[in-house]
Amino acid sequence: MIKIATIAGSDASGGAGLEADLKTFEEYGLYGMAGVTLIATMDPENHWAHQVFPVDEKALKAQLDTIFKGVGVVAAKSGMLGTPYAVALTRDYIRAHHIKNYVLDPVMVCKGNDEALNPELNTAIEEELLPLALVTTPNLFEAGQLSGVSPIATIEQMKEAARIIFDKGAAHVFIKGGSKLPKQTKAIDLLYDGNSFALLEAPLIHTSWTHGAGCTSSAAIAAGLARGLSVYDAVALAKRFITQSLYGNFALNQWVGPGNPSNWRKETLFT
Ligand code: PXL
Repeated sequence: MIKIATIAGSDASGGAGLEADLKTFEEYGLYGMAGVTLIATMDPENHWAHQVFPVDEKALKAQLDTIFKGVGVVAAKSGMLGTPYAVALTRDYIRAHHIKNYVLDPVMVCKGNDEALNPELNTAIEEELLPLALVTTPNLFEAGQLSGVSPIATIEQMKEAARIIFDKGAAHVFIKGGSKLPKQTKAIDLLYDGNSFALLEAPLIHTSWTHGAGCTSSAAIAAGLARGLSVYDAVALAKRFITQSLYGNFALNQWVGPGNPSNWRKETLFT
């Protein structure tokens, strides 16, 4: 069995965070583990307002010992870290256990917000984790924060941001334009490896129910790497995976709806 880990927050609503990661790992036929950095909850009595409860440092460290020392993984991703010690522990364990297949999803926002949750933390993510990442997977907002190219509204600006983020140490930069790049008729993402750019396109899926799409797509990239794919092949497969997941989108309530990673099993019905 191929083993993989996510270091991420728990989304109590189940669509994003480590829940999305584990569902995705399962679809790739992998054995997934999770180091929980925080618990995110949403208030049904107050417009689904988010609250974040960090897991304390000792408990996070003990989880990472269990996963990395006690079991071992061939790939890992990190998602919402939430605290400076979660960033430092992620760095320490990825380094100490020589995790080459490390995917850094530099989560700075939850869907619908365009204000960084925690600016000081973003600097730590940039300095401590970007240099360890085989692939980093910012969305347009996060790529803007990491590169200073903000807002990013064109493919040229995506390329400029990718170059800057690459120069900060990530071996590959995958910017998820998705449905957010203005004036496009496709969902466009960009991969940069320091030499060339690859644009990945998929049909635009018109829905607001995209909660967890970023988590799912970076988990799928890590899962592809765990299965031995090249970075390009892992990213291209992940793009198909997230597109299928979004075809299966649904509402949880009036505020939020996720994709459905298990929709992958029906891929041939849609292509
Ligand atoms: O989609 C970003 C995200 C990541 N991780 C957790 C979340 C969210 C957004 O809600 O709750 C735990």
